[in-house]
Amino acid sequence: MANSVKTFVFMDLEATGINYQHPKITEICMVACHVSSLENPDFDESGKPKLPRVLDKLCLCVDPTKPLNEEAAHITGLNNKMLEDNEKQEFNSHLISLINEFLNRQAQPVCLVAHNGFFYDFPLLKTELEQQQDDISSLLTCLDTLPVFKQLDKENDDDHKKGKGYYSLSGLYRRAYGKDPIDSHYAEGDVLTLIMVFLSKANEILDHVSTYSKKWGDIHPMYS
Ligand code: DCM
Ligand code: MG
Ligand code: MG
Repeated sequence: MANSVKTFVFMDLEATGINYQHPKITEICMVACHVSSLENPDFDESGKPKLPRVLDKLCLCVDPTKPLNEEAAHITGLNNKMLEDNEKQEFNSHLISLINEFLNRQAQPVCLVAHNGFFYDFPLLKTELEQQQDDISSLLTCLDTLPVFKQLDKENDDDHKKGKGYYSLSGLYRRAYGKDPIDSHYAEGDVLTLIMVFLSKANEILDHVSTYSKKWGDIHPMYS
């Protein structure tokens, strides 16, 4: 594969609401993992892959300067008062510098990975960056694991009855590991769950990266 990705940066955003509510970010987590750790994971006694030992993590809470909707507050455990009492800064230039330096420290090229990322996380991050008249490197690529998992099922002629939530992050985790993920809807919890879900099919997913990834520059903001 030409221009093979060396580092996958798994990411998840928590925010004040869903797309049509024009959400603002409340929490961001990025966990960087070298491709070699994904290709050759360690396994536990029961034969399940283990989370790679070498991971870089960036996790920050953000004052959204906008009310969280009730559902978002409920599932994330965050609320406006908490973020204000803890004097969290807004999504600002300092946070963008941190993200850039974090990405620059990784072996290049880097691919961002998020579950449902093409619909939610990447456009929302793009909006927040645009609101600061800024952006991250257009050389980045990004991958949404949701369409990749759908494609893998198609290729494997999986004719399971796929009810609501079958391709949700927790649904995929339950299917792979037979138990509920830990810390759902906490940004770091969701990222670690995503890495485990990725590891459950790592080599198949890695074969689909070049076909299914997009350039960061081709991601449109969720709203302006
Ligand atoms: N979200 C929401 N209502 C839902 C599900 C999600 O407002 N029923 C918003 C708030 C979450 C964000 O989407 O912080 C990201 O969701 P997730 O925790 O699945 O990453
Ligand atoms: Mg998410
Ligand atoms: Mg989440």
